[in-house]
Amino acid sequence: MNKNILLPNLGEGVDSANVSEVLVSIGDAVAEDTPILVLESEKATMEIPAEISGKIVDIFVEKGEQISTGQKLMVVEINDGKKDEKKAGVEKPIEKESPKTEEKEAAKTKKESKPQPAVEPPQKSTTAPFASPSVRRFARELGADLSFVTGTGQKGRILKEDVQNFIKSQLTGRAATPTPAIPDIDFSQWGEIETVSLNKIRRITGERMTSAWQTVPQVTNFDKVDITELEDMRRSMQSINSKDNSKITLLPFIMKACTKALQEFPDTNSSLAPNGQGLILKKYYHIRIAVDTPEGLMVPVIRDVDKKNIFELSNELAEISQKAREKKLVPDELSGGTFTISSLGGIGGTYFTPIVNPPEVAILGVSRSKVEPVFNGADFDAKLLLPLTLSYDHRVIDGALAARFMKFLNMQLSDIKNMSDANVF
Ligand code: CAO
Repeated sequence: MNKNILLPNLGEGVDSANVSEVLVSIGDAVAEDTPILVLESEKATMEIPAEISGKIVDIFVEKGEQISTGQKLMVVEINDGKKDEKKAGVEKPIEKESPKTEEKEAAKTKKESKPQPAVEPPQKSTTAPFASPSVRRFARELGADLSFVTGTGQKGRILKEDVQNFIKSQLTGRAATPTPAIPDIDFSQWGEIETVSLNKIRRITGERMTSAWQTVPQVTNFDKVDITELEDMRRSMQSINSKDNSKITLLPFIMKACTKALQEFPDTNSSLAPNGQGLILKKYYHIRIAVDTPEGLMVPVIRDVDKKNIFELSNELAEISQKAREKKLVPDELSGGTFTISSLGGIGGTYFTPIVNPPEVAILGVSRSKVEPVFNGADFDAKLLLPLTLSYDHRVIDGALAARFMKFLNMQLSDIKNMSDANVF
């Protein structure tokens, strides 16, 4: 028996969309939920699944065409059970590959790899796999369940190499991409909700942070620095600079002090060599500054901080953060950093633990300074204390090196004599 597949309601006031890909051909066997089309509307890219299983006998749409809700897409010859399948020579439906076998495999891998805690079972995707028929055929031949494979192609499409990597990771007992799927929960069952889309910057930040969190073994050290004298110096420099109205904040001083610390401890201004067997030490000091923009986090680079004074750095910081907020940064201004500073001091909070941005190996978090009592025996003085945190890649920096780096940084910032040596003016 033949049945038509019509374009279902696309939701959210979308009546039509463009066909960006037709994923099946006449003669292909499909199962319920096998993606058959990829559509692009103004709001999103989406896959249209087959509602029924069977064999595609006719296709009425093609790539680039605009189609509307209710339009006839394809005709499917329905499988009437095993007997008919055999009789008609219908291929086994693509999707219904033995997930149980895969689950068993995953469980087996987990069991076999018990002595190696790094091994993770593959994570099953909650959405239908997005792959071309030839990749589906390839996966079927190898017995790989595509719902366990992470796609690295455009829009998460599963490529032949992804299937090969998945098989390899299963054979070696090592998961290539252990990103857990986000659980698909219907939150509306507990109250009103609204779903908004993440813009490109937030999506990229999310991907980078996830990868950094999964690949870099990171630790964070904490310290508090007495910046009472430095703050007096900053204010007097600010008054000198007040003629041109530009603001001198604490950050350029921290950039200078960090650069001195990076020079003192060269491993902190390095990257791991790709084979993991060496360190690439950088003899330049390009500091990346995290900037909070309405679109999300941008991290432009200020180059050669060791060669610039506080006034130059203040001006460059103001310029580059304005450019970031106006979305005017060019790729060159976002690349080549050797160390990052993320300052939430202008906003508030006592401490936070920033995430290392690979290939860099360390990042400094700056929180808001506050006047606090510092005890000297039974007496105490009121001092302006600045909370700092250093997150670092433990493959490159040991805790002791991080503590030395922080102690050195503390000395640079708490004793302004050190500042006058640091090409500040
Ligand atoms: N303690 C106390 N006050 C501080 C301070 C600190 N550590 N750091 C800044 N301030 C003060 C400044 O002196 C300034 O005071 P005035 O308004 O009285 O002059 C005010 O806070 C605002 O400073 P600012 O934020 O405009 O300037 P900045 O040079 O300190 O920072 C920039 C510039 C671009 C880093 C910052 O604006 C920003 O975007 N920070 C957010 C970074 C971020 O989001 N990090 C998180 C990354 S992880 O998600």
